[in-house]
This record gives sequence, structure tokens and C-alpha cells, in this order.
Amino acid sequence: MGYTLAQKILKAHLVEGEMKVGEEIAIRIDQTLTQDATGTMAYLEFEAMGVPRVKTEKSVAYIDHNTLQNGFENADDHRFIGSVCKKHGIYFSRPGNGICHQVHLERFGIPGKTLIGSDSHTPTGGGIGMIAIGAGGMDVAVAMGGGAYYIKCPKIVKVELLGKLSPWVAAKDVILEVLKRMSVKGGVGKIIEYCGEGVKTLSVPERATITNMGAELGATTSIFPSDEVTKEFLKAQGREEDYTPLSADADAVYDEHITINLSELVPLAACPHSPDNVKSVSEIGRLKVDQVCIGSCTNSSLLDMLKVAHILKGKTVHPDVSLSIAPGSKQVLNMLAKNGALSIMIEAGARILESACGPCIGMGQSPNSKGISLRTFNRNFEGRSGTKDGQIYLVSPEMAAASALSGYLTDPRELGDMPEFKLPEIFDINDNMIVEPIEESKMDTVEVLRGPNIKPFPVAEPFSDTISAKCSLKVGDNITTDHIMPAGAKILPLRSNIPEISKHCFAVCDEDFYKRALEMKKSIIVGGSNYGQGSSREHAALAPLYLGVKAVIAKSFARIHAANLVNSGILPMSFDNEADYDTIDLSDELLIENAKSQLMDGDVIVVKNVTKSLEYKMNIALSPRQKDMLLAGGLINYTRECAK
Ligand code: MIC
Ligand code: SF4
Repeated sequence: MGYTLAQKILKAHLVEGEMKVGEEIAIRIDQTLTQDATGTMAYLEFEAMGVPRVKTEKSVAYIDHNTLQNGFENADDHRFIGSVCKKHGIYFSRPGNGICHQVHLERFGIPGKTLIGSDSHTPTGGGIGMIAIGAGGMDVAVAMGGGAYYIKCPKIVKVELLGKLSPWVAAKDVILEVLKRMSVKGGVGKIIEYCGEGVKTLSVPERATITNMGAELGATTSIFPSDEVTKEFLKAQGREEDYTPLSADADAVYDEHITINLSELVPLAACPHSPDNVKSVSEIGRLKVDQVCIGSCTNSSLLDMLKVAHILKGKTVHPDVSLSIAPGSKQVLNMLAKNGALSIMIEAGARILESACGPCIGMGQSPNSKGISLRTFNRNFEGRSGTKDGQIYLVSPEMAAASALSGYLTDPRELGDMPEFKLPEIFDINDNMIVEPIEESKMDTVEVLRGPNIKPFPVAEPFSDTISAKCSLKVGDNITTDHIMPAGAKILPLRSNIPEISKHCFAVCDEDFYKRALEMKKSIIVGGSNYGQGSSREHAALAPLYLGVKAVIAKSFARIHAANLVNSGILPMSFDNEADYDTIDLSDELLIENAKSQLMDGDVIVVKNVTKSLEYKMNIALSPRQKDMLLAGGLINYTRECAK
């Protein structure tokens, strides 16, 4: 029996466990990446481990999220991360160099290697044939220290691509179609592996758009084969030596199979407020647009930007529309500047933003009240844009540009003939904004520069044998980490300061949560299905930890958030009988007796609802390692204990 591509790479990196679906496996990590909004915590955690120099083949720190410096906090964080990089042998991508996933694909990604990143869109690297996985900062810190990364051995879904995309139909439409079919929780516990004759018709940046948004499926990661197209891309990046051909065996066995005929796809949009609420332009109907934003790690490659420039050429942005464009990297922006495409965009009236996440994470460009905003991004969760009632539609760059001109949601096929857009034979290569590690002998003398906003991270207490706590919050299905720990220009600068950022925890769901949780001292949160979907931010676990949350009971959990809860010493449990969800109310007194033995002895925990005189069976899908971690009080305590 042959192997799928994902299985081959996982097997080659396996250090513990058996490759059986659902079993915990540990893999060796070749590369790590961090970004600034999760990076400060990850590096504080790395420092706490006391490892002098990173042990990976390559670790890179990017500054791309918190780039609006409307106070000292973000600049202090950048300086802190830069100095940590110097001290510990990490590459430092300076602010202005671009979005982590775009730059990593261009300059560092290598087919067949493993990468974990403290950002949920790390699977962008799957576009170049890597196993690239989003993780919490603590997991990335452990990997930098040479530790393995633990995941549940995933199912492998084969997505067979047939045919070729029609003119003006984009890679974005492929992943929106997958989202429409599988939903935002359809990928949990799975790797999405693309294959079939259609693969060779897609360039590496197009493949990366598809793997990037696999994060919205909840998937562990997504991957494309490494083939002649990959080779050409790496050659154009001056990195041909990094190429290895990689594909699945002909007799590989998959757990699920989906077929997509690229020739039959039409331009699509994900409607408010979920990436899987996908419709065609005709289904949506005539929609007047207030704002268009082009960029983000999903759609900011040179190829995307060249298409946009072609559409905007000689035209003017509609008077009722604000168009902003953020090219994904310095390489892209500089090439646009040199070949005249940037001038075309400026001429048309586009507002050019720096190469960073920007509006995607609410760092500026929030739309007007009730504003309709078309964005080439990957997430349209309620409030994420910074405008609570903003209506965000996720679309391709082609649809975005066409609509910016017409003022209405426009099917780009109305643009008529499409020229052939080709990647350059050679990209503009200049890594002068990436600071390389210094000589090991000089690292000792480097001083780490900390600002006053950088506060120590909270560490859980060891697990107690009786957990008696009230329900401090009850929420519904598909709660995102943007609900739990909102982002945006005002809150993101507090990412290095858990006591301060905790004041905003769950504020979008319930403004009183912070106060109530503090008053209760110890509490339990109750959620619906797919709890914690979206970002990898461990702040969505660290803030509840700081506020005394001991456990979360949900119908089901998103992968990264569940791992972050355990890493933070918070017990995730799922209802054995989902109907029990309806019987728990805010402030109900919940009790777990003999918690330690219940945790260690099986996969079920009995929770008593003292207020209602009811008893529930809760499932705990935890590996023995995770149970030990909870007993110790989270990953940091556990790592310290193991080191003794
Ligand atoms: C996101 O797109 O939600 C983010 C911001 O990139 C997050 C990371 C973070 O919260 O800092 C992610 O995707 O993991
Ligand atoms: Fe940045 Fe947005 Fe990508 Fe997150 S999804 S890494 S905020 S561009």
C-alpha cells in the first residue's frame, strides 16, 4: 500500500507514535516562524525554557501584524523581538519586509520540510509542498528549543482537481468552493491533499492561496505536490537547489475523496459573517459596495497584483468606493514599482498601504457603519474589521478590482478577454530587510531590550483534585478566537500584557465577562460546536487562564485552540450528550470530584451541576502526554518537570 504525500513527509519526520488516524504522533520540526502579535509571548516562553540558541534548521521572526505604531507598545515589541533574534540565532524580517506567509513562501519555504508557525495561516507553505502547520506560541517555542510537535495523526482528504480554471476564475474560487462543500469545521483532524491533472495548471502563489485558506476549514494543514511548477518558482526566487520533486504514490489510500472540475467553477464570494457562507455573484444579486481591500496573506502575490493593475489600468475607482491595496511583501511592492504597475494603481485612485496584514486584522481601514466591504482576505468574522456592523465579503483580487471600478459586486468575467498572466523568470531578490543570525560567540553579549508593556505570561497552577466553579459564560456555535480575544488596532498593542488584554476577553459576546470572571475567581465556560475556530492566538487561552477559567465545556473544539487550552493548563471537555448543553445556565455551580483520577484513568469525566442536581458525562480526547501536562499545570510547567 502506497502513501499520500502528507503521510510521506510526516513519516520522514516521525519521532514518536504510530501513523494511525486519531493517535497522537510527534514530528521533528525543520523550520519555525512567528509574527509579532503572537511572537512576543512565544519568545518570552522560549526564554523561560533557557535554551541559548534555536535548534531548528531555520527559525524566522516576522514583523507584519502590529505595524500601526500609535503608541510605544508595538515599536517596543518589534525591538524586543529583534533583540531576541540576535541573542538566539533567529532570522529577523524587519517591519516593511512583508507578511510572514508571503515572505516565507518566497524566501524560505522548502518542499518536503516541516514548518510550524505561531499563526493559523502557516499552511500557506503547503503551496510549495511543505507540511506547514499553525500552532500556539508555546508549541513554537518548544520546537525552537529542539522539541517535537505533537498532533493527532490526521485523516487525509484527497481533493482531485480536474480541468483548468476559466478566464477570470481564480484560485480563491477553488478554496471558496471547498469551503462551501466542507464548511468551517469540515477539515478538523484532516490534511487536505491536492492532486490530479488540474494541479499543474496552478502556479505556486495560486496553490498557496488555496492552502492558506485551508485554515478556514479547520484543517491541520493542506498540501500540493512539488513539481515542475514548484521548480520554476524556486528557480525564479534564486533557490533552485531547494527543489525536490514530491508527490503521492499512485496507490496511496485516502480517507476521503472530493473532485473539483476547475473548468466548471465560477467566481464566488463568502458572505457575512463566515468564510463558508459561499455564494455566486448571481445568487448574491446587486450589491452596492463601500470599500474594497486587496492584500493579506491569501491574495497579495505579484501575480494577484499584476491582475489587479491590469483591471485598473486607465480607469478610476468608483466615487462611492474606497480602494486600498497592500502588496504582500517588499519583493512584490518593489517589483510593482519597477514595472509600472504601482503607478497604474495610484493613478486609478488606490490607497497604497505598507506590506503588512493591515485591514485584515483591523489595523486600520475599518469600513463605515454597516459598510459593505469586499476583501481578498480569508476571514470575515463579525467585528474583525473593526466596525461591529461592517459587512465583509471575501472575494478574489479579480472580483475585488472589477467591483472597485463599478461600485457594485461584479463578476470579473464581465471584463471580457483575459490576457495570460505569467510569473517572472526571475523575481527581484534582495534580502536586505532580513537580519541574519550573528556568530554564536557574540550572542552572549546581546542585551534583550524590553519595553514597559511587556509583562510576564501567566502560568497555571497544578491540577486540583476538586474543581468547584461557576459557569461564567455560555456561548453558541462557531465561537472564534476573535470573539474570545478580539484583535484590532486598539487591542493588539496589548498582546505582550496579559493582565491588560484580559480586560477585553469575550467583550464582543458579553461586556461583563471580565468583571464576572474575576469576581467568581474560578469558573468554567460553556460553548457550542467548533469552539475556538480561527486564529492560533494563545491569548485566547492565556487571558481566560489569567481570569481563573479552569475548564471549557463545548460540543466540539477547533484543533489549535484545544491544544492552546491544554498548553495553558485549562481542561477542554466535550459533551457526551449534546442535549446537556441546554441544561447549563450562567452561574450554575459545576463540580468535578476526584478530578485527578478521572483525568488520568479514562476518557470520560463526570461533571455535576449542583444548581440543577444533574450529572453529565463529558468526553476528554486527550493523549497521555496532554493529561500529564494538565496535571503539571500546562506546557511550561510540564517542560520544566521533564527537564528535572
Ligand atoms: C489572524 O489572521 O487571525 C491572525 C491575526 O493572523 C492570527 C494570529 C494572531 O491572532 O496574532 C492567526 O491567524 O493565527
Ligand atoms: Fe495577517 Fe490576515 Fe494573514 Fe492573519 S490572515 S496572517 S492577519 S494577513
